[in-house]
Amino acid sequence: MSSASARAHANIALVKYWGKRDEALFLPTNGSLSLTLDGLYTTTTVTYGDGAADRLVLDGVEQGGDALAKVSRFLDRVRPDGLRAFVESENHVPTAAGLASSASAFAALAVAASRAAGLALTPDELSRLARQGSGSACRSIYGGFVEWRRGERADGADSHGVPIAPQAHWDVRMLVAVLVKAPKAVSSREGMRRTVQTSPFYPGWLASVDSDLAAARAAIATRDLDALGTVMEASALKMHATMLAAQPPFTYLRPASLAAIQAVWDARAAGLNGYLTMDAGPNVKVLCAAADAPAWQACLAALPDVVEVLCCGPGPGVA
Ligand code: 2P0
Repeated sequence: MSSASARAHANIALVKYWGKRDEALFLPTNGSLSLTLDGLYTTTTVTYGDGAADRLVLDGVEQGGDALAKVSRFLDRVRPDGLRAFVESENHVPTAAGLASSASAFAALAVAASRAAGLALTPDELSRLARQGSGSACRSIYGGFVEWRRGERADGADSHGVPIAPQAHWDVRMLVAVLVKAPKAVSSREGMRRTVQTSPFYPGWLASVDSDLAAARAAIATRDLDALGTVMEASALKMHATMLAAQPPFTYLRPASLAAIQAVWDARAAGLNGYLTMDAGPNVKVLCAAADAPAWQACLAALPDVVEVLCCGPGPGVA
């Protein structure tokens, strides 16, 4: 029996990943750039042994079906020959509001599973491995600001996270307005596929990403919140626009999301500085200076259908 544990933090994309050029290898159509967050993380322990089958226990609940099958397929990349795995994973988020993220989950699993197998992988190798569980997981290997380079190679060797500024570089805050949950009708995987194949806006999305990445890199280097916030907000809104134009059309935004977007724009027009982003769900997140976080917390907490508001700073890489 060999066992190892790892902890990985969630990340939020500032310039979004939306679309795959290779679904089996999780190779993206475009590069993306994220901030790893403190406060939201997954801890995972992998133990290899002689059991009859893999087991997955998530937050104390035994899993089967697709969740277990996905983890088993992932483990096949690193497990010692013939051994089965017992995987115990806990999501540490201050709520049960559905923020448990595949990014922190597969980053922690990649590290725990490879360590328990006796493999001493480099961070870039871990990032490539995590990518093959969930694309965004490749960014959670590193702390602070991280770019996922699209890469050019068909085997994905050059498609992994690259740290561009460490956790201590810039003391920004990301507030997460957790909104009332609705069942997710379209998975990220299906949503990306549908958008790539049918949205007439998708070529426009792709054409704009490289300049967004360059603008975000420059803004991070100079700690320019307005420049970073402007490109971050535009990236999210463009991504969501591609989905509305897909066939059949879909959106992850709910009425409460639109109310939150309007509230952020109104607060900014009234002088409170901050910028919004949204992912494949209804929640709205605001990037701001640390000094403005309490005012944003109050603004977002006053919205209808808000379950709670989380406040995160830059977080560390896997440990
Ligand atoms: C991102 N999202 O860059 C984008 C923005 C959601 C919207 O990565 O299919 O769970 O496992 O690679 O990484 C969410 O999708 O998708 C995501 P898969 P993933 O953060």
